[in-house]
Amino acid sequence: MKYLLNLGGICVLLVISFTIFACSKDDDSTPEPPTPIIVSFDVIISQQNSLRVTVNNTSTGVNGLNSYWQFTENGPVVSDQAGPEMHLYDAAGEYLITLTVEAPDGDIQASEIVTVTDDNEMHPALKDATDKFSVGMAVQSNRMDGQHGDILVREFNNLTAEYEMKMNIMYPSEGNYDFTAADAIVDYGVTNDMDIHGHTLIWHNAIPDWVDNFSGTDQEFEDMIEDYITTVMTRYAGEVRSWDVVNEAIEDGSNQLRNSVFRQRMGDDYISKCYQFARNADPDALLFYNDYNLTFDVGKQAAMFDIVDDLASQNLIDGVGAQMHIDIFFPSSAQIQSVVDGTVSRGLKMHFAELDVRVNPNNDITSFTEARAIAQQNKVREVVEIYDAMPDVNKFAITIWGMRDTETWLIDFWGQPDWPLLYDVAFQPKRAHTGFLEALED
Ligand code: 9MR
Repeated sequence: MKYLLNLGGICVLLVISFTIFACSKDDDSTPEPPTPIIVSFDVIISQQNSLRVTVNNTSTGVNGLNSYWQFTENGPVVSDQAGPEMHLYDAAGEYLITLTVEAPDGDIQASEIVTVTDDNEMHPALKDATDKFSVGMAVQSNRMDGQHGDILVREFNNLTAEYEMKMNIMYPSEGNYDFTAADAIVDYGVTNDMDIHGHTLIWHNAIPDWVDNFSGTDQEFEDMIEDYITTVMTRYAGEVRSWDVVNEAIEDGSNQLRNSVFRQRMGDDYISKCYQFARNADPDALLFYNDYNLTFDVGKQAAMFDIVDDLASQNLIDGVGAQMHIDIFFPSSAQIQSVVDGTVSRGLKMHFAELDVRVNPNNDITSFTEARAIAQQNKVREVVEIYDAMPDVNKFAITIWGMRDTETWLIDFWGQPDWPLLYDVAFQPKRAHTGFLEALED
């Protein structure tokens, strides 16, 4: 009985103490135990400019506390900002990086020694791996400085504006051109001795509203288009070496011409009219027709070559742009080869345009795995090998559609994660980049 009472007492005590504990958990006024302060950081040495380091503060328990960096021993103090930060050293050497957190009980520090070297020890640049064709990158005018700029200048010798040289941006309202972004991109390319590929004059997916709703006659519409093509191409004559004049004119499924406003207003021969305007505007520019799915969609490829043959019979075309929005599984090398063969047999230049290689087309991964990285490396190598094997006279450029994985259009478009490009979020070249270089090794 005594034991039972005692046991009963223990039970009661247990219940009470649980209740008190539960209350105290729910009571907001009781402060959480403070997170201990741990000062730490990551440092990455850029593989594009080996004098550049990126540091990232990974400390815990430092909310609200002041912190600062020193990139040399007892060197100048740089306050810590949110997110990764870059520092560029003047010369190769060994440097002590210190992160100091001003804690209530005194400063807490973490340090790491880095060795930065000069460029000679870095991987070869893409553009130096071949002198038979240029290597292009899609750019946006606000992604040409800092680490973007380091990579652009070191690795690429051809630029395409990802969206800022399209009609909706350059010609936003009737009679008023806006060349601000286009000029910045073209100036950048010229200054850095790069070719510039103009993309794209006529595309149903990038037209301003006023053109869609054009109030004049069909002849006035055609005159407006001629004026637009002439204005843009003469502005950049001698600087923009090549143009996609018409982009994606073929309807999916039917392989007929899309019923775009251009076709409705200018007729079924609108394409050759636009190429004639372009030829007249800048006779030295190389004129391309650019489209997607040309590798595996046999009907679309045939429709494309019909358009191209018609233009070629009037000496209005110099090359075919096959957009390379592909994935690690598809299309096959034989399918890719087929568009190359058709282009080469016509004596035209081949542009492998808009290259990105999805690694997650079936949405079955949530992070980038080594296996997918290797598959991507292999696919990029295969694509570049096919390109490199064609006769030199048909070569033009391979253009990659964006720099860092996080900057691709594909994530928004498909609404699922992917890592389709050659650099990761920290601007480090991926295996896919190695695959590109491997294809061009002797
Ligand atoms: O990647 C481009 C994206 O940033 C733009 O918002 C979009 C509209 O201008 O165009 C994307 O690029 C397209 C290219 O110009 C033509 N082929 C399909 C590309 C993806 O939509």
